[in-house]
Amino acid sequence: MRHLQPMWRLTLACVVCACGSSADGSVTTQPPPISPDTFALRALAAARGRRIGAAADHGYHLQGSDGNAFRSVLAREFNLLTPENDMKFDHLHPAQGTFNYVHADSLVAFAEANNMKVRGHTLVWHQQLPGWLTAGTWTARDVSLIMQDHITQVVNHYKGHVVSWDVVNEALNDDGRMRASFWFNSLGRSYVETAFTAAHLADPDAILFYNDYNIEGINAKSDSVYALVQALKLRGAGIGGVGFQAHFQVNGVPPTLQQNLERFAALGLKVEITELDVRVPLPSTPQSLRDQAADYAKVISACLAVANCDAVVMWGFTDKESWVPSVFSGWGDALPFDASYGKKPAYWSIYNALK
Ligand code: 9MR
Repeated sequence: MRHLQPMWRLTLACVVCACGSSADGSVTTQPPPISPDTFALRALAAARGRRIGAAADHGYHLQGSDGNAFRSVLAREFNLLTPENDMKFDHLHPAQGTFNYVHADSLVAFAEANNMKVRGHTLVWHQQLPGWLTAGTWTARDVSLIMQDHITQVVNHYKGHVVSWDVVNEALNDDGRMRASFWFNSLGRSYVETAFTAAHLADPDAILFYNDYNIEGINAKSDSVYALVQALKLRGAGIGGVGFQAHFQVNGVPPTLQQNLERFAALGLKVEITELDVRVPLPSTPQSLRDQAADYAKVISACLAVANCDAVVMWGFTDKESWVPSVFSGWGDALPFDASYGKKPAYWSIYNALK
């Protein structure tokens, strides 16, 4: 990523990317790196040979109204960062041939300044696609070339800065069949292998993931993902791992989680928990937060029990900023820090599980 510079050194003259300034036109500064706390989650995870991560975005997180508090906790506790939205297709590639890396570069700069690694999310998904793509009239060949060009450019931009990519996200339905997405409808199931091959060519060192939800336990969908990734691996398509999103309801961690991680690991793949949260009915109660804490511990323990499980990433970290309440009405408080950045029982159960 030739253009990437720490944000506190950015000036208007060097705003990153092929197309100019950020969406809101702002150029912001970041404080110097935050010193890690020896007793924080990241130190405990590192001692177990794991990474512990959180999702965040540049705009409403790093630069939002809680900027300093948000950044301090993120850098103190986590050593892996996933852009929640900033690396999605519509964010990075808003017009045909135009790439905008400003916000994503800011996140990567923050991560690097704070000795965190970055998981790239996500190259090929059915959501957050730009109108120029979905409303265009294309042949299958056009779509394939656009997809491969997107992957090549983005992976190349972040080569050496992003350790792993969710190359294909959510390609399957819960019944295990291929999802009728823009990509599948245009290209058929071969798009998955084409995407992995393009990403692998662009950065042979990045670990390339298939990522999905409702595949944490053994079920029809995870069986289907198993067959898909086994075939990709046999064909040498460059797949290196499977991401298990793990958006759970309280008391909803599947009992077969560890067994499921083990069978994927036995294929020679890394397995990561990539989007963990545990939603509870609102208002939360002391009991629901205790149950939630037990669920977090189950997930951490399952990962620790599987040698190839090298990371657990939460989909955010504070209840102040989470996708959950806007999508699951009446549910929320899904993360280990409360809305004031206080440590919840879930935090301490993650802490104890890692210790
Ligand atoms: O958390 C993300 C939210 O801010 C976006 O509006 C949403 C768009 O669909 O995507 C959310 O993140 C999703 C992730 O990229 C893929 N797995 C499911 C996540 C929650 O919807």
